[in-house]
Amino acid sequence: MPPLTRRAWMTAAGATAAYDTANATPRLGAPALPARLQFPEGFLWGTATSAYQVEGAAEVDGRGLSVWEAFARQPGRIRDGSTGAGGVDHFHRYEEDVALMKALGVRAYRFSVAWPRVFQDGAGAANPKGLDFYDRLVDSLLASGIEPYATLYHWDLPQALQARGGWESRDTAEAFGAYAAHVVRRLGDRVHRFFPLNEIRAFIQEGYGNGIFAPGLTLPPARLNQARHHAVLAHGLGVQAVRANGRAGTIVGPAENIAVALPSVETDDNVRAAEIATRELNAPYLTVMMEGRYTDAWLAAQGADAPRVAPGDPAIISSKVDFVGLNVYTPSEYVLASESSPGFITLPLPASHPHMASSWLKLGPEALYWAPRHVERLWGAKEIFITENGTSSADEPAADGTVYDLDRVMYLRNCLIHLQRATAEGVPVRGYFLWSLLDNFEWADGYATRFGLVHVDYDTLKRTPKLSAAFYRAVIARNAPA
Ligand code: IFM
Repeated sequence: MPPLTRRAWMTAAGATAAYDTANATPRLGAPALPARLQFPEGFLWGTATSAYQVEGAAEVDGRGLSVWEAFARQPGRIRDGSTGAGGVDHFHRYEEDVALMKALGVRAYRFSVAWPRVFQDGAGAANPKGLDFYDRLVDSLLASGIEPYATLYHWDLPQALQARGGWESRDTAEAFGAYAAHVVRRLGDRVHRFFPLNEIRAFIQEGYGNGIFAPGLTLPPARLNQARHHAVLAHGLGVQAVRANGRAGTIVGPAENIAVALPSVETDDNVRAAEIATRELNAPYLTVMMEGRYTDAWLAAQGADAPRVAPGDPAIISSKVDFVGLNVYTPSEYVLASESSPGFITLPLPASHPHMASSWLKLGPEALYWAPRHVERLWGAKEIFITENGTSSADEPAADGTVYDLDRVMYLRNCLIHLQRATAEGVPVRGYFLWSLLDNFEWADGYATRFGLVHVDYDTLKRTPKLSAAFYRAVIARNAPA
């Protein structure tokens, strides 16, 4: 086995070539780990991106306008005044990016399909060229031994649907079901893993509640709840579309950013309290998807602002999923058991609690243990994937051109240690997708906030693996937190 030389991961001029020739497992120089520290055999290591954040080529092959272009063009919406229209040109550089993945050793890539590429106006006649790029991408992945995991909606709603009410309209959920069926019919011969929508919590709360994401609305509670309801309805319609159109063996499940409550001290009663709190924190998202009803406490809290639920909706929303995908970055709260209702009290995070480069990304790597464990206990999930985990970092290249992102390495190592604990205790976590392969358009932060394992020079679009890429490569090779 060749040694993991500096050159193998930090070459500025030929990062891809260096990885390609590395061609093997790094020599780690450490004795084999005890089995109790390893991930299970066959654990799926992957990485993730989304269409609007990386693709670029916003006007190629008849792509329609999305809410994010419309939003980003409004002055003051994006921190650095940028838009995602150029992304990092993944659309044209996907082969180079697939080579980067291959060099990392990942066996899975989670990408999203851009709805406005496929239906320029969201519905009606499909764009004949709309899926050509994904055909090429999927073929390239498969040729490299990387399994495609496709997200059908990662926030880039066709602007034409927004003009007709966006997620406030039930028609958007119906249009999503038709779009999902169309994509699965075309790609389903080669793609067998689908996620209908990414992070309903984020795009509804930030886009329709706080006005920070597209379309930039601050709706009153009743309208916000109705938009939320249509999004979970779309999840169910998407699950049904995948089932109806996918090949035998195709699996489908959500990719939701679960809000996770942690026991502040790990005792049985605090753990139970954290489960109860987690169920309530996710009441209009994962909880309703898994249970088919909003919790009593959530409905009581909404009062007259609760969403209108049509008679067939609960069954659609809770359509059976094959796995639960969890995007986990940070803990939501720490709790203690309480004898009075609702069974827990929440402890505020001390002002001194540390966070990563993004202030919302509070430290709490044990969330990677508790999130899947709660999901197994609450809903009996048989298969769980961590569909996103990662961190922002300042990511300044050093004088030699390399990004020594030690903070990302430390963050990831700690998260993986806690995730490994979950697998060692039998929690059925099957795989992990690191967010993100590449630096990219981080929504309202623009390009100022970087999440990639691979640094992208935004002037030249040159890709250079960071120290964290070497770290992840070693994790995968060793199948253990490295
Ligand atoms: O970049 C986002 C992604 O689009 C959704 N999950 C969180 C990531 C980091 O903020």
